[in-house]
Amino acid sequence: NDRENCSRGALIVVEGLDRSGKTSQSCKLLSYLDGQGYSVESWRFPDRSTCVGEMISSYLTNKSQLDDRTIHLLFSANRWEKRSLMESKLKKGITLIVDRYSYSGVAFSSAKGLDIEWCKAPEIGLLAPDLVLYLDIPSEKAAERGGYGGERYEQLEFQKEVAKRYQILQDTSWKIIDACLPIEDVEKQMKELVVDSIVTCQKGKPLSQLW
Ligand code: NYM
Repeated sequence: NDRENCSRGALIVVEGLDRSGKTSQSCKLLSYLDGQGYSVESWRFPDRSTCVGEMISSYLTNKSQLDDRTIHLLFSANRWEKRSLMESKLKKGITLIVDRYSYSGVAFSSAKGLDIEWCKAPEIGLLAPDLVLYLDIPSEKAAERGGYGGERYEQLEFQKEVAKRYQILQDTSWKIIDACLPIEDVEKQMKELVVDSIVTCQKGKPLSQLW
């Protein structure tokens, strides 16, 4: 059927502070959509499986030191190396649920004091998400959830700075979800928003680019 042949998948991004629940909610979303018969994959950035990803992982786990701009560009390169695969999956009709994307890139690096416009520049031309689900949680609450692993950035004061940068980055593709609500409520809101977005993309909404 024609509609199915030419309809594309949706690019859904899940963002939020560390410990906001992104990863567990992304998993739930994946199994729900899968169960409903949607063609869907779950992705995450950084993708630590590539060479660039290994450098990032070693930086995050404090096994290596890198200059702030250098690591920023590596995070960006890690998205660029996946761009064409991302585009072909979407064009095949596969919806992607992506745990962190360019917004994390800009929010975390600019929270260190780098200029926000400088941080956004290397992201220009990456695919723009159709929907960004921002799991909103006060930094203190997130810290209380425990499980800050000892990775770089996982500190209360820094997360507060990151939260401020996320606020600046909000645009019309964002939906803010109160991540302090019960897990099931968060899940329900996310499902509804995602299904809406998938339908809009199926109806022919064009793919666009950042920023
Ligand atoms: N992070 C993630 C960045 O600083 N820049 C980026 O572009 C991305 C995608 O990496 N604290 C930071 C945010 C996280 C850390 O992410 C690792 P995760 O989701 O904990 O694996």
